[in-house]
Amino acid sequence: MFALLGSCRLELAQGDIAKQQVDAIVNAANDRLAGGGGVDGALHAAAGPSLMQETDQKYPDGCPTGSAVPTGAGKLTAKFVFHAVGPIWRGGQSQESEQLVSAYRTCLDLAVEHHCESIAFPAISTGVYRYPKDLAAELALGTIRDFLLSRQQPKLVRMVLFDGGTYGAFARVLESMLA
Ligand code: AR6
Repeated sequence: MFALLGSCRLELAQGDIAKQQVDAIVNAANDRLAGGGGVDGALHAAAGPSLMQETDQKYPDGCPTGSAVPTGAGKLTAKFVFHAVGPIWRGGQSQESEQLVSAYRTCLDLAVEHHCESIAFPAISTGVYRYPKDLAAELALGTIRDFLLSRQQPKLVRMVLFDGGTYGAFARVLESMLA
């Protein structure tokens, strides 16, 4: 499923984020950039040790929640990995929505700054961090849509959803945005 926003394309795909052929892949990291499971585990495994070496060296203090930092992409075919730190869901009254929007927006800014034509996002915070998928989908897709409409780059933004339930939640929101 996809939406055209001016000359940009916002698409949804079901699959593994580590297998995407795009300029930049977004990691769902933690604020210590310490590695972990889920997306973080898959990307570090596929990219090799250079990813952790680079984060350790460049970002010894980690990355604050709601932000993101760039590294190279090791053995991945991408040029960059943007390590984004989404919020842990604590019920919705602890700045979670602002932090989630800010994580997506920082990655989109990084993509423009690094001249990336294409970027792939996972559904940040919807795994270990337990953000409700439908709320996360509204914030993620709304933030990407607004950014593409105003900036007209990057040319391709792909949301890569791991399972059918998450794909369905994102597809329902995108459908209602297009209606
Ligand atoms: N490709 C695409 N999506 C995936 C993949 C994959 N290979 N694996 C899982 N997902 P999560 P978070 C989905 O837990 O919630 C890590 O330990 C998953 O189903 O990866 O932001 C970090 O180190 C879910 O929908 O990230 C942090 O400590 C979404 O990706 C913490 O987890 C995000 O799940 C971050 O938690």
